[in-house]
Amino acid sequence: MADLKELIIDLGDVDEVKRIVKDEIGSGKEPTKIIDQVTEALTEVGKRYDRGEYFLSELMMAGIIASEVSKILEPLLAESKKKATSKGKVIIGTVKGDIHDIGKNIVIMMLQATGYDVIDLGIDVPVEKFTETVRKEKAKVLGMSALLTSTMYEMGKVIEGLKKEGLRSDVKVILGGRPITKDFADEIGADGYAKDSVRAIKVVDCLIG
Ligand code: B12
Repeated sequence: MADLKELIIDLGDVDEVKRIVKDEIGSGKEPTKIIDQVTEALTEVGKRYDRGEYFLSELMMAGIIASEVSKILEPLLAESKKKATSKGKVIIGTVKGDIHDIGKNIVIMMLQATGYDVIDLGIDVPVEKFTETVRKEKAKVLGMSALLTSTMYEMGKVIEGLKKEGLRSDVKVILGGRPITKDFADEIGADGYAKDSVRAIKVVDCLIG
């Protein structure tokens, strides 16, 4: 059987990818392990793009394949959600100027699977939308995602927006996305940061206490 990671890196046929994912699930593989393979594949695709071996069309194709895999995994992770009791509300969105959402959506699936109610603000979310939703929804945690070095600074603007509106102490702020580091999170005054979806759950659990 073709290797899932390699097939995604080589931008293989979407139906073949879906078939392998279904087979792997059928043979008892954990959905989170499949997510790891997709993440590793996309990282390699990104490297090839960096080296000029792949172009935007290839990035888009990799994005489409990953979204199709997510669609298969979503109901499985939702099953786990039914078994968990609600741990609280989390708001999450990709910052303004940024349309990457595969990683954010994986984090959402994992949060839901482990018992959080998630309000997904989607992509390209302006500061006001984040602050308005924090005010309205009284969520315990606000998560922001950014994949571009040019958009990560939007996160600081959201934190400033929360302060201006007197909302900062009402919500814990957690950051994620490829260019985000712990130092960056500390620098802009966030409460936490996570490198991947598994760590994201741990950090949110910890922040909520
Ligand atoms: C797929 C992809 C796209 C797709 C996105 C499709 C989609 N629906 O998301 C498309 C084709 C649209 C795209 C467009 C662009 N892209 Co792009 N893209 C990628 C690629 C290959 C994969 C991203 C991805 O999905 N990774 C897999 C997921 C699972 O990982 P992740 O997002 O990091 O998420 C994990 C963690 O970061 C974390 N996490 C993520 N969010 C959050 C949030 C919270 C709260 C927490 C706690 C954790 C967390 O958990 C996730 C799961 O483990 C990356 C390369 C890479 N290695 O990242 C380039 C990349 C991000 N793109 C890049 C670029 C340059 C672009 C474009 C500017 C290209 C162009 N010339 O137009 C545009 C920008 C569009 C825009 N305005 O946003 C660059 C960014 C470089 C930089 N320094 O900023 C990268 C790094 C490629 C490269 N090596 O050059 N892209």
